[in-house]
Amino acid sequence: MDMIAPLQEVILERFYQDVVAGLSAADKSLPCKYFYDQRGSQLFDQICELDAYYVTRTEMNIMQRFAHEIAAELSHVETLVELGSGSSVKTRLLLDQLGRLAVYAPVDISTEHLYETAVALKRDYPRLSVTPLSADFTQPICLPESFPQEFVAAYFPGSTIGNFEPHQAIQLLRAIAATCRLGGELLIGVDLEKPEAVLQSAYDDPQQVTAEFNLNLLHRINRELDADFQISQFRHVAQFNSAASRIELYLESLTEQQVTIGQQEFHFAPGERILTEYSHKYSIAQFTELAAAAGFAVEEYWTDDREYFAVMLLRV
Ligand code: AVJ
Repeated sequence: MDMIAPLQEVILERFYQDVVAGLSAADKSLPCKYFYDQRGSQLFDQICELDAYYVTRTEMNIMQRFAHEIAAELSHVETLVELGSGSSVKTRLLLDQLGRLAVYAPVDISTEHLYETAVALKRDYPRLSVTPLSADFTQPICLPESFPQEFVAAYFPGSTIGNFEPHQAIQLLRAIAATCRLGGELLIGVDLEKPEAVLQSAYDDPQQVTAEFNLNLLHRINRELDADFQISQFRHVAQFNSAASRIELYLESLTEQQVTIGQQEFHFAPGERILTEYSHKYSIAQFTELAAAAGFAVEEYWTDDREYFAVMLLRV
């Protein structure tokens, strides 16, 4: 019997519930984790190549420049769990240098991307046990007993932590701390505060790739949940909220309209917005405090010359 079909159904049902709940609220929203279907993952890879999107390039430069120091701090690690691994480009820098590493477990919600990457890594690191876990890492992760449990580190690159509101970020970090256990480490990418104009063009790029990425969520809902969004009747908005120090992405309805999703109808007023993503920007001091609230101490951090981004090593 096909074991995948029932699982797919449960996942789809969850997606439907999340969408209906988000669009039924007085302030409409959709969870940003649903950006990453196959097309969405492709578009995100394109965003990472944009001149305006400093995030990926800056983090990669930090990792390249300090790979030696970072690896020295993590030299005892036997099990490395990567959260939201995407295409794991930065990870190779770590895998190349961690001499005692036995297990590499990338965890991602985008299954296809995950397995493609795992196959490539297995080929390039034949002595490493590459064990992809297809999971939503916002839920607690239970590591298989076969993994070496003593020296576990987590890697959470890309500043994905910025998607979460501070209280949720603390919860997530607590869950990661539980996965790593006492003495375990977390290497995390954190996007820092910077001039608003830089943020504005990074999240509303001239090529409109980010707009397409944001709007793709509606395409996905149409395709997977039998909905009838007219994509041309919505526009991408990126707005900096300085009080909360975050970029906010919205999809804004251009007209008054009705949308049907499955059996449910939703009304949109002209100019009404769906919140689709937060991307928080921290200072080192603020993030240190956030980490402390989750039981992590900052061991060390590395940054670029402009201090746009930080790679931080936390210990439980
Ligand atoms: C993957 C969460 C780090 O917030 O910069 C990029 C996602 N959204 N452009 C970010 C994103 C729009 C990205 N993260």
